[in-house]
Amino acid sequence: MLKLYQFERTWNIPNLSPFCCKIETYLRMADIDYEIVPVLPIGAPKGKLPYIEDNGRIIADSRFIVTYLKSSYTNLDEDLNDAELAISIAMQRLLEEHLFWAVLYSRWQYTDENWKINKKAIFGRLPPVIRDIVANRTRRKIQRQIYGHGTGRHQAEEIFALGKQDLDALSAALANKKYFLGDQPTTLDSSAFGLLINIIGCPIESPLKDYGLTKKNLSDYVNRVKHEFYQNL
Ligand SMILES: N[C@@H](CCC(=O)N[C@@H](CS)C(=O)NCC(=O)O)C(=O)O
Repeated sequence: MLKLYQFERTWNIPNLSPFCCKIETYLRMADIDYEIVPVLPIGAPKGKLPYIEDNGRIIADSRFIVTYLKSSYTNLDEDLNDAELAISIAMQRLLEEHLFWAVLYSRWQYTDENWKINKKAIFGRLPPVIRDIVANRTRRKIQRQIYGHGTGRHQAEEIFALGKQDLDALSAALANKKYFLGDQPTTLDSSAFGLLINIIGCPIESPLKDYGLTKKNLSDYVNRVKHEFYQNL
């Protein structure tokens, strides 16, 4: 059976990683059997989660995993036309390559309180002697990445202002539809649900979360998808 390597479940959401949540959601939306292997990224093929193992193949990165799942199992996007596919790709990039950085900032840099919650969720099961060392080293690494990406050069209000623009765009794009591209879930929904539940459905407090919670169609969407695909959480 297909194995999904991802962070251990916590916070009463599918996964604290938007990308792990994306893949597990795709698997559920496409009704593909899988088993979860809870791990940390140390030792992952590309140093990041998620990755999968299936039929002797190891595939890392949610984008390559989705490509594999589409060709080997079920393509959730098969009924989309070219214009819808273009919107799907563009929105996934907004979610995963832009909004994601505001999420990362809020967890690893914004406040000490958020860092404590994040640290406990990710590193809490490590032996106490190495927990702080590994957690603090990883925190410094991620903060360097946030700075290298450019997000870390802005003030907190600026970072969250950019994130709020993304939430406005997502809310307008979803409007009153059931899923982002109509009545059926597609890859875009796996990505959007993964990011949105990690903003408005988790215990990391920030102006981004507060703003997301004012977008009723987004919070209804998150609750709907969670209820439909994760009844057993
Ligand atoms: N482009 C990758 C991003 C995956 C990613 O950034 N994973 C994060 C967790 S959200 C990770 O494992 N980070 C570990 C690290 O950078 O040390 C994908 O789509 O899978």
